[in-house]
Amino acid sequence: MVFGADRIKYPMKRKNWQPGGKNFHGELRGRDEWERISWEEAYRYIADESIRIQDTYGLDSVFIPGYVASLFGNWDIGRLFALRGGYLEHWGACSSGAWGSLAKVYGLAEDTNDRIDLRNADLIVLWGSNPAWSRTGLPTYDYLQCKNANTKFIVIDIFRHATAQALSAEYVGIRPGTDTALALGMAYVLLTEDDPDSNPLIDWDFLNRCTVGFDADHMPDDATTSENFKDYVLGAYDGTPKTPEWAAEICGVNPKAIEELALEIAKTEKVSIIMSPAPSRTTNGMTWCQAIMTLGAMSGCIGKPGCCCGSDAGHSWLQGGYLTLLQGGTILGEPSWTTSGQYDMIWNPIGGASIEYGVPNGMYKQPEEPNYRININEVWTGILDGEFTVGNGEKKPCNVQMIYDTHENILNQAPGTMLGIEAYRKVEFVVAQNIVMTTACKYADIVLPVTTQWERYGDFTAGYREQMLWTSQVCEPLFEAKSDLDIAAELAEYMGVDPEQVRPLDYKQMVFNWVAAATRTKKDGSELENLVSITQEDLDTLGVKGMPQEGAVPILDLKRNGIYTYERTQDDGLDHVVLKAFRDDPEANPIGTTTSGKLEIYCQQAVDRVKACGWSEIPPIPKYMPAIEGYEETFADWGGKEKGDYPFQLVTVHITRHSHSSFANVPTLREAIDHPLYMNPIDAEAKGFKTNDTVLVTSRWGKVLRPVLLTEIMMPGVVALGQGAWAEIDEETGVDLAGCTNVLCGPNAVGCGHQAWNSCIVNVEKWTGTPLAPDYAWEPREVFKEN
Ligand SMILES: Nc1nc2c(c(=O)[nH]1)N[C@H]1C(S)=C(S)[C@@H](COP(=O)(O)OP(=O)(O)OC[C@H]3O[C@@H](n4cnc5c(=O)[nH]c(N)nc54)[C@H](O)[C@@H]3O)O[C@H]1N2
Ligand SMILES: Nc1nc2c(c(=O)[nH]1)N[C@H]1C(S)=C(S)[C@@H](COP(=O)(O)OP(=O)(O)OC[C@H]3O[C@@H](n4cnc5c(=O)[nH]c(N)nc54)[C@H](O)[C@@H]3O)O[C@H]1N2
Ligand SMILES: [Mo]
Repeated sequence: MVFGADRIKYPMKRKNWQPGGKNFHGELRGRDEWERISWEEAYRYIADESIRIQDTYGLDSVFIPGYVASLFGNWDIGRLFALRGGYLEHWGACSSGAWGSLAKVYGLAEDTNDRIDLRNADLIVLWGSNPAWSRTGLPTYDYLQCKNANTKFIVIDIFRHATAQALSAEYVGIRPGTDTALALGMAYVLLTEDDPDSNPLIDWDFLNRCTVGFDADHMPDDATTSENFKDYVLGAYDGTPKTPEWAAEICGVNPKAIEELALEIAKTEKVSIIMSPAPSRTTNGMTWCQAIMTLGAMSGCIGKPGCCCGSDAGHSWLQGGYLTLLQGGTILGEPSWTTSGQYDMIWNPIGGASIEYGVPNGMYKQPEEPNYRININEVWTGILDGEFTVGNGEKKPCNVQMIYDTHENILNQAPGTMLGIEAYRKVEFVVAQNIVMTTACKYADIVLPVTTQWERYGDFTAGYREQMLWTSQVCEPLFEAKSDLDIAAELAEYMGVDPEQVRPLDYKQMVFNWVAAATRTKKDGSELENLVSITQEDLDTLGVKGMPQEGAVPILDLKRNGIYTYERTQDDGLDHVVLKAFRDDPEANPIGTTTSGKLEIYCQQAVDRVKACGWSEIPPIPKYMPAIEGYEETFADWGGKEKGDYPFQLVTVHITRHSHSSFANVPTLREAIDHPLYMNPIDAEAKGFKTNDTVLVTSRWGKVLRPVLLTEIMMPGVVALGQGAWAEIDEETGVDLAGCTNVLCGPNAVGCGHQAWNSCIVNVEKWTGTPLAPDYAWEPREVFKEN
């Protein structure tokens, strides 16, 4: 990726675009030719156009997406536009699904027990979690240590994945978006078979002391209905007991297996139920975190050594470590999203600050008056239809005429890529800056080359909850590439903004500040201490401003080694057990984020939150709600079990070939790791497919081609595709050749605006046109060839 021929080498302009407005040949975006321009021309175009557009259409006519990689949307380009008065941002959880907005309201943090503690577990249930593919090394390694310590593993997933195979886990295949039905079927088993004397299955002590809403005797003060969980499961309200048979029809797990699973979890002493947020990245994911919390509470899986129940979110263990922009932080302290040592934040006057989780771009929180942002699911339709939702029954006009994509690849990674392309073609001006020619760059008018982190002074990041990484520059900037920070500061001059305010510090000083501010837990667990020690001589050697300080590691040692790993031992006493203090004494340690201070199996706050967003409503207790584009919708006739136009459910997984769309251009990776449509042979035989046949996958939102891979590890009726491939749309047919999942996934807005990547229904047919050539042999997306 760094040294590939397809690096963006110079600022480039689309040939038929010209400044001055009125959609200059917008229809040619993605198919026009490119011409090289100078940095000065590029800056002049961008400055003149953004000033013209904001003066004509308003400040919110400039849309700067703020996805994960640009958590600090008020950095570089975002900061520049914030200083000029503001711009439109988007919000809506992309990674955490419904967990991000609702788990805390029910009473769970996105957190699991410490990795060393998990070795105490007798049973670990990985419920929608495949760390071998989508967590950096350690979780799989740690689970293998648990395995060595005789922990049994059960995997509940839509496929028997690499982690399940590595751990020889027992496997339960499930349909996407139906996990709540399975949990309810299990709860029914426990409720009907439990006998406190002869067959104790339910942790009544915990339920009574620590939760509200489980039964009629423990309702919260703010309940507006008399519905409780127990009576719902037993069928008191709808005449349908949530029996294993009822659940089986929905989730696809057979009734006997549901009963056995429930009993095994309830009877085993130390059980941890761990998931990723993937099952809640569904259009009905809103009550999922509440359903699993309830099952965990019933089974005694919360707040004890070896016991936890919840989502790792990729944040607790990794502490956001897969994001290079989350610098600073602390080792073994509370998981933290905040930076330390960075210069002052400047909030976007339009988007405002979202303080929850310290995440400034509002991924997890609804924007609050007087601020507004556009929900990610409505970005493309907002631009196309001219309005977007800002609350229950409230709309705002959408004026976007300029898109500035930086640090991400929104057109590829947000749902509804085909609508996105239409939206890109509708506006007056599109800029993108990146290392390589991503989808967002391909459809732009001006493209700017940025440096990789290897061409800058360095980067500092939490690589794991127990590690800090300090990368160093390995080469000078290639061709005419510049850092985002330098681009923003230089562009500021053309836009009448003070560059000093845009770039108060240079990279070196900033990285130093992060390193200096990093902390670790003292070995005795008592408090935090500085990670690095610094002397005056170190400051002189590094050429930075700062103060000498005491710390655990000499700063130059850390710089030389590039990594610091906190040494752990089995009995170091630093184990983190989620909700332990709360379980031990809920009155003294109430949960700060719930209304009652307890775990809320009846939760009015969640009902209100979801309703306030304006897309859907949820019940106060975790009822099963069919998903939009879920299993039920694969049928034309549910009763007669007759399949409809889109008979398969599609799951879009995080794969080892790339990190989202980063590295998706690298031929070596394409060759090493294939990118097929995974399908069970039962489904494939009915269609007459053989492995490697090119198939056409069609959803309500678009069409992609992929070679099919027949594999028994897949749940029948479910197909899977790795997310992140760069859309390669054939202009004649409108079909994507690359298998970009967002050509298929639609922007179905629900809940608190999370992205429901795993609710998508599709049809799969044999492709009768030219079969796909292997994508590692495709021409690189090179826009400037030196003669
Ligand atoms: N190699 C690689 N690693 C990555 C990334 C990457 O792009 N590539 N991206 C990183 C980022 S930003 C994130 S957010 C994380 C995401 O990582 P995760 O949140 O872990 O998401 P996935 O890996 O997509 O899915 C995890 C598991 O959930 C299963 N699953 C999906 N839907 C359902 C469902 O409805 N029910 C059940 N029971 N299971 C389901 C999938 O089959 C898969 O086995 O990965 C991070 N790690
Ligand atoms: N269908 C489907 N879609 C998904 C998901 C899914 O599971 N299914 N997962 C979602 C999730 S969890 C996430 S987190 C998002 C991620 O989506 P994005 O945040 O868009 O992440 P990437 O695709 O990795 O794009 C990051 C881009 O930043 C560029 N880049 C790297 N360093 C720099 C730099 O210093 N400066 C600049 N200007 N650019 C740089 C990279 O080249 C790359 O193009 O995707 C989401 N999309
Ligand atoms: Mo993510």
